[in-house]
Amino acid sequence: MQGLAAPRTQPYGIFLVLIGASFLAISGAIEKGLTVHESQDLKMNRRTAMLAGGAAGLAGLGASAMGRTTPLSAQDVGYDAQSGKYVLPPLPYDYAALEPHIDEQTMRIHHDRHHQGYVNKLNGALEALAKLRAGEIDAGLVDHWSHELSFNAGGHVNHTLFWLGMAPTDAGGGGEPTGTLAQAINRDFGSYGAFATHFKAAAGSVKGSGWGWLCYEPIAGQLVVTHMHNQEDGLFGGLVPLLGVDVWEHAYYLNYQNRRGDYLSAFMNVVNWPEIQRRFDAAVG
Ligand code: MN3
Repeated sequence: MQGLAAPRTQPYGIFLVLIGASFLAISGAIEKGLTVHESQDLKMNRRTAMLAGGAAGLAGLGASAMGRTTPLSAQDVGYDAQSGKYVLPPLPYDYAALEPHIDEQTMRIHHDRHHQGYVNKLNGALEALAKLRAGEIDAGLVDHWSHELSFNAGGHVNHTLFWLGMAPTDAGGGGEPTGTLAQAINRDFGSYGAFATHFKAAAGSVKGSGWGWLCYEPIAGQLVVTHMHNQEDGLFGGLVPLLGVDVWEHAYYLNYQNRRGDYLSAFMNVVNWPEIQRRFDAAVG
């Protein structure tokens, strides 16, 4: 594989993908990195090129299995084709831009330390698996390194979707979705309010660390809300992640302590709905 962002054919068969990261799809990833497909729609620009198949993360979400893709570009995930490694991209806005909903210190620590850690370990897992294939590392460690890959690739892709899925309130964040996404939400959840209640409840009910997700399920062609434990467990294959909220304590504890529900309500004030609409459009095809 060429990395999350590299546009290549996927020789590895079906990747389960899913949500966020989750993404289970690992076998392909082991080959070389997370595989990504570039959108075949030439009308799409680079920003909308899709990750498809990635092994681990959301990235993989469903794209390869269902022919659908998750809209993240190589640039979004910081894939450096020269080195074959991932480099953490900067936030698309200032660290303090989401205040008062999400505070500057939380954003700094979350992005610069936690997310950077996943990127470092993702690169390390890919390197270790290459050594394992070359016989330089005990093949018996494949389980360990495979989990390191799925966990950290999930962390990288989930957080990339998370940062880009938010926007300052003076730059389009918050409010409610419009257009075809709003229509789909009304169709599948009854109303935006019913969706938001379900979404916050699902995210709030994660036991321990995890994520809440709004996904597109391409088989039935409908939206679903679910949650994931850690960075990659609990999602089912084929889902395309549209909106994710991080409910690990590091995402909110400095400002909200144990009040996860308050954090989730605040999060809804900074959702970048135009970006979520873009992902929905790409998933529906
Ligand atoms: Mn996090």
